[in-house]
Amino acid sequence: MSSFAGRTAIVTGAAQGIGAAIAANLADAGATVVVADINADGAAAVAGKLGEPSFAVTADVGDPESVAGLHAEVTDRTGRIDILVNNAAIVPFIAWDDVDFESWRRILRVGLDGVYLMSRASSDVMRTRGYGRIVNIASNTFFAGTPNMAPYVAAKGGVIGFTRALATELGPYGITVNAVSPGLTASEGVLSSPHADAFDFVGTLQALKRRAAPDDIAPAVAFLASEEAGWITGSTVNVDGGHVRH
Ligand code: NAD
Ligand code: 4PL
Repeated sequence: MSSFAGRTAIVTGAAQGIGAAIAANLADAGATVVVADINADGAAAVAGKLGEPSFAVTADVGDPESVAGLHAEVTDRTGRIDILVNNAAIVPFIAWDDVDFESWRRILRVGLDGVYLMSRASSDVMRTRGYGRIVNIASNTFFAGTPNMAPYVAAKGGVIGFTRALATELGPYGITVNAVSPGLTASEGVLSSPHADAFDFVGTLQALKRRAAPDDIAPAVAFLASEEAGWITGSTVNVDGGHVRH
């Protein structure tokens, strides 16, 4: 396993679910992990479990001032940002007839604007050292066109497109940008939503017949965040037990 000793990694939406598993994986490998989440108590609990030098920061990735505050605090405390994992998102279950402009904007603000705002601010810090790894969490719903999630699928399509473009923009500065595209995964968010009823059906479509846990997603993220993955950029890796064959 690769070592992240001396590296600072920001993981957004890390108070629970897939983000918390990614944070634990990176911290176990030696990274100082910034557990960034809008849920202050959840973020503090996860950071507490990781132990020092990892720490929690309360932040809303869709808000420019909040993102600026997060970056000021991280650079103050660690002096560097090596890895950014854009994991925070709203995972809705919303019938098409309920998709009004307000809900569309709410989902796009976190899921796509948030990825832009965080990438803008973090990559400006990464550039000063000529090194960086950005890993965006997409979703296989972009490939499947999954029902009851139209704004979310649109946001994830935007994330995959942005991953390709940002890889081009940041390559000259030693920064790679990739995406991981999970399938249906038993996170806290999914388990407390109507998506929880989809595991049996989605299982019939997967090559591997079991339900994914957040720990099934984290290793692919850690690999793309590693130094060793330095020749991979602009790519999207599907991590979904063979549900879609992208
Ligand atoms: P979750 O709902 O369990 O956790 C999401 C976390 O993001 C929460 O801690 C929440 O507080 C935080 N968050 C929400 N809005 C935020 C904001 N504005 N700023 C900062 N933090 C915010 O979600 P999950 O299922 O673990 O999903 C994590 C990522 O994986 C998301 O990008 C999601 O789209 C993606 N994904 C999930 C699945 C799945 O089936 N669980 C499948 C494919 C992709
Ligand atoms: C296949 O990203 O990938 C439900 C909820 N089903 O969030 C997802 C599938 C969901 C998914 C997702």
